[in-house]
Amino acid sequence: MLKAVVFDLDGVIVHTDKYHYLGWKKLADELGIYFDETINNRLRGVSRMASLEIILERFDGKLTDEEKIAAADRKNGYYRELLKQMSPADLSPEVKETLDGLRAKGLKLAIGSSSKNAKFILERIGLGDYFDAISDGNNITHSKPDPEVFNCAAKYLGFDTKDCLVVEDAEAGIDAGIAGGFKTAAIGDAKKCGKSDFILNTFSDLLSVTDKLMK
Ligand code: B16
Ligand code: MG
Repeated sequence: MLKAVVFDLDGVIVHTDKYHYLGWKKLADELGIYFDETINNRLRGVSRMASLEIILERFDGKLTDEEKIAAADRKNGYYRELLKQMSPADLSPEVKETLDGLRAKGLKLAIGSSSKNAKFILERIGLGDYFDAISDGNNITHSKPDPEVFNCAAKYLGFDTKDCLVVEDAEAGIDAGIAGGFKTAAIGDAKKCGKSDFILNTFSDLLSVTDKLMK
């Protein structure tokens, strides 16, 4: 019986990929590394340090571990500066109405995001106090496709993973949900991986999907 929905943040609740792109692009330009939107797509759902490694594939030199941490910190500074532009207007009415509809059915709602900026982003879009639990990049040691971030969300809610639905836009996130024993629903980019239990053509499809799981 479905008791909760665990949402990935970036690409599901809100879209910050354009800011990630601009942050990484500025860093890549400074280091003289080629970077474009196609490479940026590979960073979806991937942790900050793993994203840096993907960008460094085209680097003509070598960074020490300390230099890598400094580079990732620099990008995060650029990214957080850009995030300050976000406001509740960046939360679509469809997403907010669907979340309210799910809650009205008695479901608990949680976040399971790789981002260390998840709480900051939620505050910017007016959802700072909205979710029943938040599991993010700050409480995990293993990134998606490891299920740790979703397992922690289920643990914080006090539910078994089989009673929770994971909603994801990245294949690594769907893999993480499956590995953790969750039901999974794919939206956006993750739809094409063909591994999820459900496909969401639009966010509000969650209302009918959860109806099925609650019967
Ligand atoms: P940060 P999600 C992910 O968020 C993003 O999709 C991914 O592009 C980013 O690298 C990752 O968070 C880490 O973000 O640098 O803010 O810690 O999709 O898991 O909500
Ligand atoms: Mg995502």
